[in-house]
Amino acid sequence: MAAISTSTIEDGIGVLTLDSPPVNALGLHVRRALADGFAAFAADDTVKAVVLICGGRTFFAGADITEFGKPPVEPTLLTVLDSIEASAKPVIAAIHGTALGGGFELSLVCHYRIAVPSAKVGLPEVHLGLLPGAGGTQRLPRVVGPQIALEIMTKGTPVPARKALELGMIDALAGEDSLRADAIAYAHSVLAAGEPLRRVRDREDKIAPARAQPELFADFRKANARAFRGFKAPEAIVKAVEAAVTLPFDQGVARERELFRELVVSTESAAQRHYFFAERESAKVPDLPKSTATLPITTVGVIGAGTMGGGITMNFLNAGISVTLVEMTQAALDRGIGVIRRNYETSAAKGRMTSAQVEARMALIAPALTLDALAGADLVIEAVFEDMAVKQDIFARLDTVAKPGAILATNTSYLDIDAIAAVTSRPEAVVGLHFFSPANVMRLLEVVRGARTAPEVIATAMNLAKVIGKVPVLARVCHGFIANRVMTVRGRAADALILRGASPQAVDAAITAYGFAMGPFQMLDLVGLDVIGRGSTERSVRGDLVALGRLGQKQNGGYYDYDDQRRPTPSPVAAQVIAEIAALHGINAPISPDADDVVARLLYPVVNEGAKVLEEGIAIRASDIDVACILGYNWPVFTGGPMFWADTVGLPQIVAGLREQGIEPARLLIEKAQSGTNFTR
Ligand code: 3H9
Repeated sequence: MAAISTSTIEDGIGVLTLDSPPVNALGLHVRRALADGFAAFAADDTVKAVVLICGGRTFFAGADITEFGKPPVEPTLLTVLDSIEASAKPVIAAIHGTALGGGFELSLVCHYRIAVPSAKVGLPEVHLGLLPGAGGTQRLPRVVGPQIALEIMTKGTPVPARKALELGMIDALAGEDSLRADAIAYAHSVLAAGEPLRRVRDREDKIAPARAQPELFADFRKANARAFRGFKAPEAIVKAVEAAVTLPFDQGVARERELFRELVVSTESAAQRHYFFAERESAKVPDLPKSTATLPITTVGVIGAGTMGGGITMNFLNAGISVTLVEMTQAALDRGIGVIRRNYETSAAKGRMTSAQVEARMALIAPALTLDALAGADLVIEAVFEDMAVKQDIFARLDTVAKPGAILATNTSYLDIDAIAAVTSRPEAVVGLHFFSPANVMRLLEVVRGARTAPEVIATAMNLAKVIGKVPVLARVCHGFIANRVMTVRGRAADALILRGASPQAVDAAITAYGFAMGPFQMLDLVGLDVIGRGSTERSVRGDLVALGRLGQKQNGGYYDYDDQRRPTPSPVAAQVIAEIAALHGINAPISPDADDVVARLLYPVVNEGAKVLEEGIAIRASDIDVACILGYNWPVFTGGPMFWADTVGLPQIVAGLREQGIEPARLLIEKAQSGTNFTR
């Protein structure tokens, strides 16, 4: 979309307005409009100062991410920024919405920044596997000091305007509805003061003290080593800020450029950029017309106040939506509500909310002991025990209670939603809303579309996800939907591999080296061996460990032994159990796979299952599988998720690797490997 650029001159103040929907990204047309607008004001003697402001919903949201990887075209962002900074006339950036990345860097070359109170400013490039590459790593430390600059840039979280003012990232707050007028008034006051132009690049006051504290950087790296593991960008940001402190400005900028160039061609950044667009794409449903009506959701019912039901409830309370919470007994209800309260109080104790906010959220809960209380709910979510008969019974009763037009959702993780819908007189109102545990924290929401779910119901569910801060991924009905289905394959492969002779610690080490925070056996020990895979009658390593009273970290250790600090060591008992079960299966030719082999044996099957999920139309697109695994299973985002990762490995290699393991690759995978195409690019 072309940028609309408007220049006006009001009482000696040139106002340049840029409007390039949706977010004023600094693509070529916007950069040209900026260059032309500033050149015209520079040449016009009647203009004494310039206000730069944006139309639409936000100030510049950054460089145009779609341009990365393409040859740069002049004027580049750096060229534009240099010319603004060199302006002999004061330039005031007037900020609303979000000034992010290149957008905030642009404001940092302006001589002053004024923002509305609802605005946010920041440098989120780290989430794209990048560093701020338009001078941000050199200018922000000069404004807020290196320590705070490191925090802001490595976390990438935008800073609200009031905080930004406190930190010096902006110079003044405007009225919420009078940005333009206030910016013009600010420009007049700057002219009246007649002070020399302030350029951030010339400031030394915030960085000079850091020269006497070289340990600052080593300390920062050490304190964040865990969070930064696997990512390239945070370390590059630290190096760039070190350069800001130790080198003259222009050399620091050159160093930033060099580091930016390395990052922008890295697989990690490509993966994170893939994820950025994948997350936005996942909300789109190709066969739903944009005009599909959505249903208003103002009151929600949740059936079941257990761990899932409680977590689900919190999402709505957080969004200010009242919830009727139904349980079978008063004791269960009290317990569930007590847990919700404790969760909020813990947040309040950490300063994340006030006690008034805790009470306001708790006041939105209407406790109830019968389904009749759900008669007025716009949406009801069932979150009871994973048992078809129980769920069908609830849905049959709900059908007689819920008002016409209400959405009836189940949080089932594996069960057939069509079979649940079939017991109601309104299968078109039934949908799966599959939250991941802890449901108040995990951002993934699988919206499961039954054979007869109405378009309005799907559209409403997809929209609702955004309202409660979730990322929706649409799935069709199958056992496990998307994330659980593809990730279960990894668990099975891990179980098989330890029977073949790999130790649990070797498997976990390979998977953590790949980038997961934990390996599959560490995870089982953490969650509890009795929690997962209940009900299996076949003898298995896990079953035998449970029979021995080894439930994981919580009781006697599991795959590992633990000391009283919960530090794990390899367990001789577990090794014995593994050997017994292996013998039972007649496995007597142990292998000792290296880390790459472990990764191939655990994760190639996930890719294969992903291909089947696509082939069967369970997921709409490969990138949805990536989003589901990244948000539902903490798949390391810097690999891009299983399908993007498979593309980077090369699909012919995945096919060959699967065949070596005796697994027949999915048809779609073979086709793509043979045709030289891929899943995500
Ligand atoms: C950078 O600046 C590098 C520099 O340091 C150095 C350069 C040399 N480019 O999120 P939404 C699209 S890196 C292209 O749904 P919201 C987005 O894909 C950049 N497209 O809206 C979507 O498209 P579609 C640093 C972009 O209101 C549409 O706009 N900046 C860009 O929920 C609406 O987006 C960032 O990382 C972009 N920069 O949130 C900020 N941004 O409709 C990235 C968005 O086709 N952006 N799009 O799906 C955001 O965080 C959010 O978009 C924002 C608005 C908060 C601004």
